[in-house]
Amino acid sequence: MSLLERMSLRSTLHEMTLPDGRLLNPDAPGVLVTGAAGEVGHAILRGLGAGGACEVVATDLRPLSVDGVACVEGDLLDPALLESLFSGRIGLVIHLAALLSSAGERHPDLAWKINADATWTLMRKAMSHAESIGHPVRFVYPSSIAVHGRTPSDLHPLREDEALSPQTLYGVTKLAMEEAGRWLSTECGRMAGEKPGATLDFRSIRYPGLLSAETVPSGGTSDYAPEMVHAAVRGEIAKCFVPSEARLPFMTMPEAAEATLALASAPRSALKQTVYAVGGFAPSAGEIESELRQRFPELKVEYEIHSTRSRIVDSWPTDVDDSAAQRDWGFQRGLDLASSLDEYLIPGIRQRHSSCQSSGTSTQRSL
Ligand code: AKB
Repeated sequence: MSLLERMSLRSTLHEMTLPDGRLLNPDAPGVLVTGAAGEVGHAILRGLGAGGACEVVATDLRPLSVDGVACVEGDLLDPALLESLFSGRIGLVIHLAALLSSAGERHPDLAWKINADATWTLMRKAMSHAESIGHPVRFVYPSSIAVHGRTPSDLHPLREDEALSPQTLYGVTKLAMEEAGRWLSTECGRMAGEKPGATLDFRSIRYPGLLSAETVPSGGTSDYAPEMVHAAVRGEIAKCFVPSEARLPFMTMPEAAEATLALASAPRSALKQTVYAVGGFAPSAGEIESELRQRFPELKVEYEIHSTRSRIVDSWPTDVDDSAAQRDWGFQRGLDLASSLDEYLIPGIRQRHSSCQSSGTSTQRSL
């Protein structure tokens, strides 16, 4: 059985369209996906397509074309673009657009604009859209392990509320928008005598580092792991900017998409908190190297430590405690490192690499 079949996205999406009678308004079955041209976006759009039951609008700054999806190119801070995105029957927003951690440290003003201003504007627009359709809009906000800032002795899997002192601006904006979404959906309007939560149903999923067979990421700080895997499969020298002991949690991209859609489908009444961490496996860079070497004995890894990026990795959890996600919406950890490599990453990268070689194009990089 393939990974996608195992994930049974179809049933996840089926539940999403018929959620305990209240989750999505049958009159607003549309799903808006922002940042849809990025690597998580591809996987989410594929999952939504597998469900087949909803109308999907996808937007990104970059051009995008996906069968059966209304694709809109533009900047989320452009009011005309926002208006056009919500002109349909949107009942669910999956807001993926973000500038990742290393890119954010290099371009702080842009990081604030994309990660904070655009997120706030989109949530407010979702709320006014909800008023016009007479039903709350569900807003799913992918966040990150970057919200944590651990001390060297915090080596246990971190719970959602532990060690929240982010070192990067990306982590600061992710944490701030988790809190802004919680406030908008549970407090906003109370002072004016309104009932909070009537317009925004906000929930957030914190991703670990993600591993995709389709794209090599850029701009992130967990990138050393996907870069090493892609280089190994392509027979290239792998460069690693953290020491071999550096350890982070990771999961595969299809599993991250599956978890996001599962959280999107969960009944509000089941959710006991706003933010959920999810994990998969948590290898050190050296353990990734040795798993790869078992499969590619010629592999050469050059450790060229980048002190700033390495410090960022050391501030992130060595693993996360995802028991709340398991308890509230049935999240389960899936593939481990070895099976991710054998069942998903190596075959997928090989296939993509050989088709790129035969068509003369380069492997896509994506934020
Ligand atoms: C990054 O490295 O910035 C991201 C993340 C961990 O959120 N991959």
